[in-house]
Amino acid sequence: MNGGVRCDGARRAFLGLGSNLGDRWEHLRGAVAGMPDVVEVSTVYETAPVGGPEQGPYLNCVVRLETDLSPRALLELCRERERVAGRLRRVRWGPRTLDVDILWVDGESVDEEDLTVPHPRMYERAFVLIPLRDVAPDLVDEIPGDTAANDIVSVGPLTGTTGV
Ligand code: X6L
Ligand code: MG
Ligand code: MG
Repeated sequence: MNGGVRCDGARRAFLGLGSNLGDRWEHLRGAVAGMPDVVEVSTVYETAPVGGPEQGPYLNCVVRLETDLSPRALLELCRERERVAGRLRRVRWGPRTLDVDILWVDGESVDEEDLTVPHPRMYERAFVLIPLRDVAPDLVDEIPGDTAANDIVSVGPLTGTTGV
């Protein structure tokens, strides 16, 4: 069913990706290409940085997986993609080649020291909500007022990632 992607136990998982250092497109493209079970990728948005030191604009997108990986296994996947992109952790909320966060996994709720699902701040951040709405309109009922449009610009699709 579903093109052979959905297997027993598989459910939707949404990951948020961001990059504002180096070849931003290539970091996003490489991350998605190396990810299992991806079935949909949002439009890519260029977004003004939020929090942290002065830094350059981000490219953000959200991917939808149909997967039976546990939240813990997904976290390992996120860390692996960041490592492959050469991410260094210097300044808190500072510029990064690649950030991959678990936003939501259907039916899963985790509250551990290093892993919280759903993401506790996903509903506060337009750079998450706007791409999330592309691939999960049911999770994003509405986006309040004008926080949306101004500092978030739709750039286009991330091509060459899923073979679709
Ligand atoms: C007050 C204090 C208000 C802190 C906001 C918000 C801090 C978001 C960190 C905050 C605060 C964050 C991205 C980003 C970051 C990204 C864009 C973070 C962690 N990641 N800005 N800033 N895209 N546009 O992916 O989300 S740092
Ligand atoms: Mg993040
Ligand atoms: Mg992160």
